Amino acid sequence: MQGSAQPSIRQLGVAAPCRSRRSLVCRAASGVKEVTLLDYGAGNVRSIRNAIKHCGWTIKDVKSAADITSADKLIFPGVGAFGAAMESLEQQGYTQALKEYIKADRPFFGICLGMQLLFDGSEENGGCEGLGLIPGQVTHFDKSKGLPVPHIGWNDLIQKHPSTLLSTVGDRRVYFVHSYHATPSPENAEWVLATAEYGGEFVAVVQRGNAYATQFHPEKSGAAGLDVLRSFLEPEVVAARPAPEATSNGRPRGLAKRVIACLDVRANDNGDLVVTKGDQYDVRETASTGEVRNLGKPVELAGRYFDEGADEVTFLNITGFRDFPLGDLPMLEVLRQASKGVFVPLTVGGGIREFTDGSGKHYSALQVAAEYFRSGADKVSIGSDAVYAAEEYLANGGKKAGGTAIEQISRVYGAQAVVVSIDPRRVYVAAPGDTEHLTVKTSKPGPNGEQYCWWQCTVMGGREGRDVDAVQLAKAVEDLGAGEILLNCIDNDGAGQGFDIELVDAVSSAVTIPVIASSGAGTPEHFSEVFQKTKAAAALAAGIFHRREVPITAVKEHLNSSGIPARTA
Ligand code: 1PR
Repeated sequence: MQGSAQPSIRQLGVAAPCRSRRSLVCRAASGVKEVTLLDYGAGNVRSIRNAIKHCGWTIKDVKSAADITSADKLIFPGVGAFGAAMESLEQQGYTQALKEYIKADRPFFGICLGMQLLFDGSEENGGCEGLGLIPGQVTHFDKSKGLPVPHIGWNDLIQKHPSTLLSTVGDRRVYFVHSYHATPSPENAEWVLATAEYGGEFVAVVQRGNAYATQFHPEKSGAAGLDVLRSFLEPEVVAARPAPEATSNGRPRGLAKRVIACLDVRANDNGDLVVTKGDQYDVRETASTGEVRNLGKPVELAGRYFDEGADEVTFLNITGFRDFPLGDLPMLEVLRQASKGVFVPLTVGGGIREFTDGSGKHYSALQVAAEYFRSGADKVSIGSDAVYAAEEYLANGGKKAGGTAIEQISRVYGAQAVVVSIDPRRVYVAAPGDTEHLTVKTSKPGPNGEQYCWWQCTVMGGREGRDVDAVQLAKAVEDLGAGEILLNCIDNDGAGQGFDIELVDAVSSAVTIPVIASSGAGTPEHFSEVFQKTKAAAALAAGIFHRREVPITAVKEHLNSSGIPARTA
């Protein structure tokens, strides 16, 4: 047992399956640090691979049920939808081997869906049976409670009893991203090691004997997550360490408001990929050279923001609308390199759409996104293509066509993997009747004293305005299956005068998915303002972080001291 007061399954009297003792003895004796990974091919497991390697371990992939049976330690990062995962396990003949492995109290670590699958079943996909090892059903978060769903971000754990697995976490938050959850009950109490709170208590970590599983993602939970992973891989080393000191004396608890660093990336005139940043989307120097502003190298900057405590890092390939992203090998390489050392979620945007190349070969948006996921992205962000999809949806009276990039990617990778990036511009009108779009009465009147405005969506990085407003777009893409909105604002971009509170309020009140406020941050107070006055779940900034004008830690400290939960360690 790994330092737990809980009885192991073996102690509970379940027989171990037959397994070669020789392989165990040989590998342990030779000191090989090898863990077996059950990747049933449903999606991106690059992050967990990177995290395992970072901990100094090598990976053996499961290729047959026998590999499960003979594993010394097994990690199961569930990806995708519950029903598809169960079907895939069944088809590949893994179900029985997996059940027997866990019942025999062999070292097991399930992640996210890899935890949910241990339960009796889930209401996802209209109801499916799970592995039936833990009593209880997995259910959808209740949207009527007014909290954004998916539950995305860094939340506190409520530990129920001591365990080596969590002994090094202390009071640091960990990263969750899910729409479904299991609920603690008297029937599953012996399994529940920790819960978390999101409109009610849900199961965050389970353990029985040597079987562990987390709803959160250790591979995306920064240093705290890597410590959890090490605790599973090397419990004897971790058990000998002193407990970490509390870092959060008196801080606000619960789901933290996220602070995201954004890297606008494009090739400069010499063809080098650089992080750039403009004002109102103009990224060229105004001086006579007219060169693309160069604010650093993408991989280096992403690493710096991880070290400085960014909750997520976003890469926007800002000329992706005109280049074919799969021909953009440097950007894919940026992701591959960045994901090796950045253990918080990575989003990539720009050019996510279907494409036919010069030779007539057609690539679906799903194939484009899949390549980004394989290269290390956790989420893709769709800009222009989402506007076209929403236009089609609105023209069809709110009917879904089924084939849009949002729908395709969401269906395969889950809503939480699909962000829609909105690039709106303010349009002023004298009276609400002057436009068919929903207007708000603004506290910042227009150039001719107009009292009302709406926000026009644009495509191709603000180059073309479309006849759809930001609120319409947000509602449409939520229905199409997007899991999050990245809400930029062309008027405020780079100005350092604060977020467009009226815009963020209008959009975040209109949808039930999380909204990331973006554009205009200049001071830590701008972050507290957007969180106090709107329902934004996260706030993103670029210029102030690139130019080192405001450290991320200063933003977080300010938020916490203003009573707004922020992750500081
Ligand atoms: O249309 O799917 O190819 O996606 C293109 C993506 O590139 C979109 O997400 C779009 O927002 C982005 N993009 C296109 N052109 C630009 C540009 O700046 N010329 N950048 C651009 C968008 C906005 C934010 C920026 C915040 C914070 N940049 O990403 O980082 O405004 O800045 P601040 O804190 O300095 O104010 P597609």
